[in-house]
Amino acid sequence: MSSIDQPILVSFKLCPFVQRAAITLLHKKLDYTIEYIDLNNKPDWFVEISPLGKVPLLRVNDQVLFESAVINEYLDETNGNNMLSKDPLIKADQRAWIEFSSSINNAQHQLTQARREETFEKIDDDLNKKLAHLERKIDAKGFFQGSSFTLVDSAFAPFLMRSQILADNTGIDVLEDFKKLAVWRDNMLSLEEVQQSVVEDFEDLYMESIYERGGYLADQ
Ligand SMILES: N[C@@H](CCC(=O)N[C@@H](CS)C(=O)NCC(=O)O)C(=O)O
Repeated sequence: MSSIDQPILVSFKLCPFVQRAAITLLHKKLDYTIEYIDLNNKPDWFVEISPLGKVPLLRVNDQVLFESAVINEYLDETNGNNMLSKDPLIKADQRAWIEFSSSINNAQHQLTQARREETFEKIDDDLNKKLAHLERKIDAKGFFQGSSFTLVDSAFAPFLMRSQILADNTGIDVLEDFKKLAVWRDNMLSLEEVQQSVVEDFEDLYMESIYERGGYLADQ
């Protein structure tokens, strides 16, 4: 049984940072309510309670939590089956890679938004350098480290899911040269908590948002 009242996750359907929190909630089998907002037309109540005007928010009783990494640590600390190491050095390393995953999310988003081929190539080069670091860091066993699902896996799964959708729809696979990352992706995408962390028509919505933008990737 959960040790917290049923929290409300304030969400935008395409946001990878919200998806991190959804994965952790599902992984821990916690009951929660989800409330979708349109980020292009933010409701007044949201603007009032979101200090950065960003999702995710997690409403817990009268408290509003923001920042996905913080939300995930809160969910972890209050619900058993730890998803971060108890060893301070390993935990610091895990937190650093969670922070790193945000820059990967941002690079992937920029890649989908690039209008010209040369901008696309520049962002792709930068992403490749980051992915090479990640490839050297991870285990080849299907998780970030060892054989259990941690908050680092929650943090990277949204990027891995989007990379597969982009590969399927455009033929461009950013993981093409990264064998260990590809194994990690296959494993993450086979997990229920990852599959159920987005709306059913997520792939269509995601690709529509890219085609609407009409950037370089949309033409591939
Ligand atoms: N560092 C934040 C990033 C959250 C974020 O960038 N959310 C985006 C959607 S994916 C957002 O709400 N953007 C709205 C805006 O910037 O106006 C986190 O990890 O929660």
